Amino acid sequence: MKILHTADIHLGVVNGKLPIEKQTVFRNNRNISIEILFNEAIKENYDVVLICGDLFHLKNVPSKTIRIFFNSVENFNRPVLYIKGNHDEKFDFDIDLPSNFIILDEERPFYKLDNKVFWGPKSKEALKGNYNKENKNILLLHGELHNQSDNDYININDYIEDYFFDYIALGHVHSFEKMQLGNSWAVYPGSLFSNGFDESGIKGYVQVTLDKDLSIEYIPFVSAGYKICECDITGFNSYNDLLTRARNVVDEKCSLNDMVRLVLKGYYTEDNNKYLDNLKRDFSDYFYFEIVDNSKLFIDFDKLKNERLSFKAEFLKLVEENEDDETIRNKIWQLGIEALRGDDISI
Ligand SMILES: [Mn+2]
Repeated sequence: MKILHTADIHLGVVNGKLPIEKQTVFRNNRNISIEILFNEAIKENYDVVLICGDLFHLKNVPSKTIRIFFNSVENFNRPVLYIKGNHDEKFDFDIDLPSNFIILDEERPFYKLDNKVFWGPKSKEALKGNYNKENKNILLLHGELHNQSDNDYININDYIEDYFFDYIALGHVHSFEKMQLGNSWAVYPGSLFSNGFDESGIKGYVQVTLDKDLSIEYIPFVSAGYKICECDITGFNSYNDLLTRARNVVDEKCSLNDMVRLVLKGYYTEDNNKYLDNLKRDFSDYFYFEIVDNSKLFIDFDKLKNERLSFKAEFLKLVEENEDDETIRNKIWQLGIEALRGDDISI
């Protein structure tokens, strides 16, 4: 049996920084990606799709998105098993659901497909009378397994102490994680899309093949997302030079549909102007582009120290007399001179 395991799709999420017309484009791209996902599931001949919670980001998901999602489910024409996540609690399924969309909850704690039994989070009672280790047993949960103080903490021992599961399909954590719990393999597939610069890595879902043996494979899912590009600007000598360096890193890593953050690092001198407004404009071919400037002013401490009647020179000497560690001294010098110049300093 071939199982597609995904979670944390967060339908309806948008980036509030985008202008309204781009939010529409963003939503449409996500809708297309949902169709692509289910088309892959059909093409690759999956028997079942598991969605382990946080399908909808909030209550007000546009009806078009909901329609496209459930149409895709219907076209797949095989079971799509779903459990609620903390985000879905606000969502109300007051719509006609396709018959192959199956919610595992109190009313329906498990679902049997051939000799595979899929157990939902509310299955503790049902397990007592219905568990059979001759079957292949798969447990679906949404929550945090490691951190007990988390609001969404799940004590996995409640499930695995008395029963063996061939596979534990998890949701909630937004990055891929595969771990062994007792004798079982448990997997967080991570979120299907990147939903912010804090989750800008590769996104995907998990292909589980479970017959006599178990195989688990992470399948990257290509869609527009958030990308962070770092560019060292040390030694740049003109705006054109800066632009070329930035274009090289951004164009190599990103596609025009991506949401891009360019992070500048390294040192610039007082003679160099970065013209950040121009730089931002020169990347307007990207769907969304922002700059985070972490570059620092290069300060020639030796030259500055020899200035006469200079407050900066006195400051440098004072630090030199009191701090022997060169790394710490340079850090204090840098921050002090930046502060004296009136720059924003970051410690
Ligand atoms: Mn969650």
